[in-house]
Amino acid sequence: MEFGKNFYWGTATAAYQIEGGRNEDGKGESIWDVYSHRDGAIARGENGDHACDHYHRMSEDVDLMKGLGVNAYRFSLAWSRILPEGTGRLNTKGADFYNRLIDKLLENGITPFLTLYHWDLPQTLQNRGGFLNPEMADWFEEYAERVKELYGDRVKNFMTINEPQCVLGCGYRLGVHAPGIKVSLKEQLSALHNLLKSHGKAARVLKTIKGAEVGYASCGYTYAPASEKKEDIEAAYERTFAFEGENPLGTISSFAEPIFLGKYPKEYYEYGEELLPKITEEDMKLISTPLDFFALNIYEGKKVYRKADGGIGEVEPKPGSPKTQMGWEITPENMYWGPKFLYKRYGKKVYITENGVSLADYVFSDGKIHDTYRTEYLRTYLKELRRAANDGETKIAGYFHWSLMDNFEWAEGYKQRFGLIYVDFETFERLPKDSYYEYAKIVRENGKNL
Ligand code: GCO
Repeated sequence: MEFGKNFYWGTATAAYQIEGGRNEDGKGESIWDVYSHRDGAIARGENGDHACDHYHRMSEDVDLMKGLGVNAYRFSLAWSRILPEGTGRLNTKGADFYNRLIDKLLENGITPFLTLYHWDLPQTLQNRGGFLNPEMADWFEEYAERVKELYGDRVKNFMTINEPQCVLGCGYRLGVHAPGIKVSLKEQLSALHNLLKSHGKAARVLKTIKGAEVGYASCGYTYAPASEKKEDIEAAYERTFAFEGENPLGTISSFAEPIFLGKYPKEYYEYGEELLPKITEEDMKLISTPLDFFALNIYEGKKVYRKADGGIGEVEPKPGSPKTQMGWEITPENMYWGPKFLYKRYGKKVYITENGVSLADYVFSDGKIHDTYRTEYLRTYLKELRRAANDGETKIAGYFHWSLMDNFEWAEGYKQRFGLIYVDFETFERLPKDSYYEYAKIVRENGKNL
């Protein structure tokens, strides 16, 4: 068994997490530039001012990708590098950085997968309310038009927004990511609607690029059945798409149902007029602009079963079961069930746009990084994905490992190392880990010998 003939093998990164170059070449300030300097916001007072210094080492990084043998790369644009004020004036120098990146990728046979928004909103737009302002949809549309003009001749694979669940859930509900605010449920619901409209407007623009394929990248828990019994499988499917009333921003369905099916989950409407924003038919049409794929970021999931009373029970992890450095469970079976359920419900080919593990990697006395646990993680998760790709019912189009290199892990700072490549954050030296060579082998063999 292996993966399909035209399978995309890639790695993923995001602008703020790797670029650095905070004030360079006319870049405007983003909400992460501001938030990361807020007292107590980030572990050990770290920030992404320099991150991996990718802004100056882009060429070396693409060479490292070439060495991996991947044929795809998922990255995001720093909106405020291109439009320092968020709208209007174009910063050519900033825009050219991505021209150079895209050209270098293409020269090396690496297909660019571009994310427009991986969390770093221009601060000027946050000052006007960010996603709480309905005008956000127009700002995002203008940005998408710029992206189309600048890169649409060479880039054909786009994601509008990365993990809308985190954008709003972490940024506006819990206040643990930029912009670091906690708004009321009513405001959360209107931010959700504004975000969906922003996605819709950008998707509509990007779809006019010749040959373009468009999606957005979702996170949210997927659920695997505790056994292969029919009732457990049904319970896992149901739970994966359940809507959580207390946290309307957290689940897959809050975003995927309006986007792919043109309506919010039915429980959503139960909030009633008092709390819900004004929703028109035209809005829903815009939001459900047809997309080409479902992009899923998947790290951990849960196991559930059907209870005797018809409810759904969650299987508690065994005492002593392993956790990653982030405290996440290791649940490869979700890599089979998650994509399978998504394909079944929305009928779109699935990309795994992020999957990976943070470990306490360090340089051994032999000068190498022996990250055996990552290698095992990679193989077991990919094995399950391969099972889904070959089950005759699910279409899996690609896999992007998070991440190419260790980087700035948001509120967690630099301690969480997710890379296939180790980064020394003082010298910016890059050092491929054992898993880099293992992934190169998997890619070469198209997943045959997992
Ligand atoms: C996210 C983001 C990435 C993270 C990664 C590890 O999923 O939170 O897309 O930027 O770094 O997922 O947490």
